[in-house]
Amino acid sequence: MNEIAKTETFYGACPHDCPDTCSMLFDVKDGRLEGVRGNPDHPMTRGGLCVKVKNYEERHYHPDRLLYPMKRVGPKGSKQFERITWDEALDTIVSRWSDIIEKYGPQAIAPYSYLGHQGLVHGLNGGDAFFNRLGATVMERTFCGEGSCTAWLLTLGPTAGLDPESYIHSKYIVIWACNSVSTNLHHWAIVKDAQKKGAKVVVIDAYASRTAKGADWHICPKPGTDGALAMALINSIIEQGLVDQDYVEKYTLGFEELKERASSRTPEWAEEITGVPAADIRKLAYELATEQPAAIRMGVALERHYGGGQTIRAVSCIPGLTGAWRHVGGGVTQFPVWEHPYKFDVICRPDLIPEGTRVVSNLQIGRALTGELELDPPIMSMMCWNSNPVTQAPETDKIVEGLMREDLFMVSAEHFISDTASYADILLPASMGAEMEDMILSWGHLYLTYNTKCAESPGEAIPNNEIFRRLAARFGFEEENFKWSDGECLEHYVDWSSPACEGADLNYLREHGYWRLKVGTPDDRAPHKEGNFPTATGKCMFMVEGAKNFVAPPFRQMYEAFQPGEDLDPLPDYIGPRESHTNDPELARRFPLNIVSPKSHAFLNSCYANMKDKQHVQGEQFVLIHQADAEERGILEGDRVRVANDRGAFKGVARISEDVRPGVVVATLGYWRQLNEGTVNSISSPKFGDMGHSPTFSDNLVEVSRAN
Ligand SMILES: Nc1nc2c(c(=O)[nH]1)N[C@H]1C(S)=C(S)[C@@H](COP(=O)(O)OP(=O)(O)OC[C@H]3O[C@@H](n4cnc5c(=O)[nH]c(N)nc54)[C@H](O)[C@@H]3O)O[C@H]1N2
Ligand SMILES: Nc1nc2c(c(=O)[nH]1)N[C@H]1C(S)=C(S)[C@@H](COP(=O)(O)OP(=O)(O)OC[C@H]3O[C@@H](n4cnc5c(=O)[nH]c(N)nc54)[C@H](O)[C@@H]3O)O[C@H]1N2
Ligand code: SF4
Ligand SMILES: [Mo]
Repeated sequence: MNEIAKTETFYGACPHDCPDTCSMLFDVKDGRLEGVRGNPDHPMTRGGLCVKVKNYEERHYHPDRLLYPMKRVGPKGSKQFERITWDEALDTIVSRWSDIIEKYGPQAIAPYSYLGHQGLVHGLNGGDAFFNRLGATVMERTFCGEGSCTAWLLTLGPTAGLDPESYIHSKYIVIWACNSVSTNLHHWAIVKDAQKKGAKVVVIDAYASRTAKGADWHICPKPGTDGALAMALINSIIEQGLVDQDYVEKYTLGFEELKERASSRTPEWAEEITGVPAADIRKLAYELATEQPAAIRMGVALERHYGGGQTIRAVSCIPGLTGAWRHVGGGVTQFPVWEHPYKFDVICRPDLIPEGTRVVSNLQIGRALTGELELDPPIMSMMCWNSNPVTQAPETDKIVEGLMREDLFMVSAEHFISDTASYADILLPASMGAEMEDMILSWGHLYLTYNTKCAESPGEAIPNNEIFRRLAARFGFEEENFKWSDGECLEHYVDWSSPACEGADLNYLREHGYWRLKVGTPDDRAPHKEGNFPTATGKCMFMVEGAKNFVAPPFRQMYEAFQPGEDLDPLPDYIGPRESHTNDPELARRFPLNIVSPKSHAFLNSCYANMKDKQHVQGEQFVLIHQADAEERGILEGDRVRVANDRGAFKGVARISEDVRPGVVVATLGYWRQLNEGTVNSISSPKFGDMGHSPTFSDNLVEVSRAN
């Protein structure tokens, strides 16, 4: 080890909730992070980081960083805090929680976390195990991908599917509801390379996103109607005689039933619903079946409407029909995470949940806090870490109303005084990326990625897991997992004896930074060439008899894993959006515009939206609106507009654009409420989609008007 004042380089991993999970190099001098780089050796990172993280050191030492434990000294939400010691902070928490437990029982305490840090140790663990042991309410985390997971598992089982790196071998690439340029940049680079080699790139998106603009063909269905498009593709593939009969017979189940179901879902029928010309649907069906290897990359956004789960089932059937799975570079990609050997039962300890503990959805936290959900006992305390529901969860106004409750004891562990942390009674400063050891989960590639603790935490910040270790000690929890060091956690959290890890252990990761799982290489991997789907039948399930809804692991605890919910349709089909002119004409009369609220290019959810340089790249909150809709409302380019429905309102600047179709507006996510007037989630519905309690962020009607 070299002494001070010499720059040393360590392996890092981007901890953000991003499919790329970049392998990084941290340059550290004197315990301080001096700079970051993408690891040039990593086959997906390829030496580059995105605009968000390229100067990650500036986030570490940002002047607004939360450095000390604090207590609230002004009214709730006033952001008046005073520094206290860790002892005072933890003693206060233990004493307030003990009182609440005595009076109301432990379920009156609610944890609220997500993947603000995506590490196995500081993201997924700690909190869950601790709160399960405490007997707190279980907070179901179905922000992202849960409808998609349910649909995927029903159809194909827990397979990583098509390797994102194999797209270099694809001849035809469909990116469906994914804005890769902003949200999956390192996959986009591979897609671009394939395009240079002659592959055709098709983007199916509700507006002309950056990615759609880089495609050879942009198909633009109305938001939430993708299920109709997918069913019509199935119809047309069958009608045009393009089914790989041999593949279907050997490796799929339910073809006749699917054929029957799809028979009336013609391209003309879908044109009516989606606005995509029938001729285009036929052409897409033809090309998808004949230009092999054909790849489909489904974005998380595909699930964000009422029928999202059914849509993803339908899309997941397509490569089974065409036989695309036969080829390296053919098939469909959802989350490659399914073949990562993580031990979620050890990480989250669902076995510690007392029987009969209630489950509340993180999408309905506003209703839970305000009492609209009628919980007994009511939620009397919430602890939030790794998440910022006031910008990110639906019904923001209700969340704020709930957080303003004088009788609610609110704890936030954070890097910054976020919109949610603003309402805390106790603030706890959390360590950041380079300041803690971890392995970062990736849901977007097939590598394990290691992060070295190489910089000192500024002030008195400590890692999330240390916060829970200290709380567990104060509560006298004896389970050994509460005593493991971060390194010991990693030893326990990964199934190092699994075939995918053959040749690797934690030391290997420490020395090399990343490890490609042994599940074939991008150049030879065709996992379902001969079926081998990890479903109950080993087949691709076009039809699932007795299908039931469920909330799937691994992005949350396994408490409810595979426990059956309500009956589902045995076959995929189109379910229209809940808030639409067809389904709810009365609502549509008052709120005629369909809003889509995707990710911002320069923010990572709400992270970075407080940083000047990112604000500069991203620009102010905008609302894309078509000329026809703008004219009808007397809105001019650059006008300040108010976007509203019965749930709330936010403001932004009108951008009149051909990138959106009439009837659709787009406003990206992440802008802080404390820096703007409202957020896009002021108007979002807390209702679930059809599967996995998924969100319905793309299923909201609004009206837009001039604000001044
Ligand atoms: N309208 C609309 N809403 C959406 C979506 C959408 O597309 N449209 N997308 C949804 C999706 S996909 C997701 S994943 C969710 C994301 O929702 P959230 O996970 O709530 O997203 P963030 O805003 O990034 O919040 C993460 C917070 O954790 C903090 N944090 C980061 N690292 C650490 C750490 O190590 N320790 C602690 N204690 N805190 C840390 C950050 O400072 C930040 O405030 O939002 C959902 N909301
Ligand atoms: N820059 C940046 N990158 C991110 C994030 C971020 O906040 N910023 N967040 C990370 C997270 S948590 C996630 S989950 C991923 C998400 O990554 P993506 O799935 O790419 O998420 P979005 O950008 O929300 O949506 C992608 C596209 O889907 C479109 N879309 C929305 N609804 C529909 C629909 O009903 N039909 C169709 N066809 N298209 C629709 C949107 O217009 C958008 O262009 O990104 C990750 N990466
Ligand atoms: S946010 Fe995504 S693309 Fe950017 S550095 Fe992190 S993992 Fe890579
Ligand atoms: Mo997400």
